[in-house]
Amino acid sequence: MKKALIIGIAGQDGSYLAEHLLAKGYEVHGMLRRNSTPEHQESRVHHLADDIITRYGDLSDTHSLECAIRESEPDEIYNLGAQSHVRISYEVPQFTAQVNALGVLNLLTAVRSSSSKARIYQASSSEMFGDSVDDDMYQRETTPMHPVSPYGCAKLYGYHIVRNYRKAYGLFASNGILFNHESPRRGSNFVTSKVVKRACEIKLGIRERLELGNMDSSRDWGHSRDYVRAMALILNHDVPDDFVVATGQTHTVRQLVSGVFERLELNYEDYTFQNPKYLRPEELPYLKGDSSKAREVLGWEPEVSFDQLITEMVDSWMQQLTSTAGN
Ligand code: G4F
Repeated sequence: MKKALIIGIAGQDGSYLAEHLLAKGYEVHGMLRRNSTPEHQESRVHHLADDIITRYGDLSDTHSLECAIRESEPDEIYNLGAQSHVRISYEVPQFTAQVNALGVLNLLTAVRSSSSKARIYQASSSEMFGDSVDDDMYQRETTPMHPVSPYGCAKLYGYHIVRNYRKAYGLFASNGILFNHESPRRGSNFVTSKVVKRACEIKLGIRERLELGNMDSSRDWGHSRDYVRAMALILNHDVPDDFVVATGQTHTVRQLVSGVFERLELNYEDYTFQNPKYLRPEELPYLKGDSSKAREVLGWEPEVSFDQLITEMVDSWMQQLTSTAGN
């Protein structure tokens, strides 16, 4: 039986990855960050409580990483832990760097000092590309990276230190360069989830307006469940390597908003307003990923379309909000 350690198991991706690996017969260990409301913290993995083994820890605490590695003796380590919100990285830039950049170094150091032979997956991000795009309007593994946020800069350090340790010390360490990926489990301060939740509330008469920042940026949005499959394929490939994971389709935030409201038979223009507090000091305007390498080398491809993703999120929020209203 293979053993996996998922750092950040309680997040959107961590919870789907745990389900995926359990279904494949893995023993799944997870590291959780302590916060003051444990029921919120663990809500995404509550249904797996009897099947996974969790412990508290933090990427900024090397001791906790060493203990987690020693106790779980993993074959595979998935580093999904991060301060994952791009706008908030402007408010907590140093914390973001400590977790998203130095945290990766802490993990690599902990693996080496424990003499672990575990394979390491690093959750790298399309935010690392920043304002850089190839002439054909795609970003791919070879596209130069010019990040435009503290989050992107910190992730770029994590990406490079993984490549450096792979070459310098022969670690099996790989980067998945994942484009935006969403689901009903997405935190409601990310744009897809925020738009869907607010639109459902408006439909149900619980709320009157939706306030957003920049609606003209474009993102390549896929489903988290599809993307965790790519993570496992990346770590089970013969050699460590770096892969873009993306759908290859892009939509503006405005198209997202209009599509969600249309599904609820509402006109978004009647309810949507810009609030400068949601604008970023510097915006990443456009993302569209070319995942040909992952498709050809790993045989990965996404199964959920943008429309199916939005429908699943709308159905889930409608169901949650109507069941809460009935309580
Ligand atoms: O949903 P978002 O906050 O995602 P963002 O910034 O693209 O980052 C996500 O994807 C990255 C991969 O590229 C991950 F690495 C990262 O961890 C995260 O998962 O914002 C998407 C777009 C942006 O252009 C933003 O400016 O939506 C725009 N937006 C407009 N109004 C808003 C809002 N975003 C948020 N969160 N909230 C708004 O009110």
